[in-house]
Amino acid sequence: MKMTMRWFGPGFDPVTLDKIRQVPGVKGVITTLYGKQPGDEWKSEELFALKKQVEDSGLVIAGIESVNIHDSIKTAGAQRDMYIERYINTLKVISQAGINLVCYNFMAVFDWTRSDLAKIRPDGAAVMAYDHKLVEEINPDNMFNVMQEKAGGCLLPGWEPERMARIKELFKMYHDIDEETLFKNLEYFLKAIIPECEKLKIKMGMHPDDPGWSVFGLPRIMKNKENLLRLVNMVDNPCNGVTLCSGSLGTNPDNDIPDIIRSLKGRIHFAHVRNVKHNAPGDFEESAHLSSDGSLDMYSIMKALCDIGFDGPLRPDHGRQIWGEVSVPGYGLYDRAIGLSYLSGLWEAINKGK
Ligand code: DNO
Repeated sequence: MKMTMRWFGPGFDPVTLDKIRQVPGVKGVITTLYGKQPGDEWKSEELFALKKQVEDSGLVIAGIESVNIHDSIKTAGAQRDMYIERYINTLKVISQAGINLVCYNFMAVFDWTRSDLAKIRPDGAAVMAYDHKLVEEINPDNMFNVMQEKAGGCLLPGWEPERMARIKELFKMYHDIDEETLFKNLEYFLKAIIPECEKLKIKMGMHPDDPGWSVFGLPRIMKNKENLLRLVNMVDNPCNGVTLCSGSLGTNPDNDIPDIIRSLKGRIHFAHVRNVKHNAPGDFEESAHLSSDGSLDMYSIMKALCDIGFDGPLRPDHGRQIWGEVSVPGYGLYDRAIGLSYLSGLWEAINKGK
């Protein structure tokens, strides 16, 4: 396992590379070329400049999160082949930079969704939370504005403002897309890109849907074990893998995460590890990484990753906002560093106890 942290790029992320470097055990960051829209082709000079900046700080880019997929690919639009070609060209640039991991998702319209970005817990920490009833009361066309307002204008990873400005059009594009069709469109995409990934030595890590159920009636196809196994078997090539996100899968208490991890042996290329606290069905809040602070058994999750021989990058995920820190929601330094140290401790103990 390689311990990493997510970094939101130069000039934007208050959690700078020199701060990340001081977190014990961190050798790499997970980042992307910010400002790119789904469908944009990356230029190698841009990625090389980012790589140089990261390496000058004593770290490496351990993976790209994310290269987002154009809606034309997800909806089998007229231009999907062109966008697939562009996607492959971007993968070539990533491979030239010596990076071999790409995290992506296949969520329709919205990436992760929350009803609250700063719910105050009894100890004063602020966390992201989801109340299904509240979300369903929001007019989906206005979801982006609601989230932006809650974020105080701060960037929300996975919510590109330029895309969200076309929200009505996006909903229209998905009007006739049910889950089966979305699966078919995913299969078409994977059949085109995975042979290229094999040549380029790039591992693709599909991020599960967050939360793991349908929001606003949109199709969701990466919610559980069955979905993830269907994904990896659809194109049975080791490059076609998963980003195991315990917090996203953990939104649904029916998901047995250690069992999911074991069933995906050899196909987990990246791990996001965090805890989540179930409040009621369809209602959860994020918590500290510590098992006792939420509903997931973090020891069992790390143990399962260790048992399957997971050796890819792992990062702590959304943290709480504590000690007055102002950051990208979920991505402050303090609580992620605490979570990271806890996960490193579990990992060391599990390995030494083998
Ligand atoms: C949220 C993230 C997601 C993730 C994408 C992957 O904090 O985990 O936005 O990066 O879904 O494509």
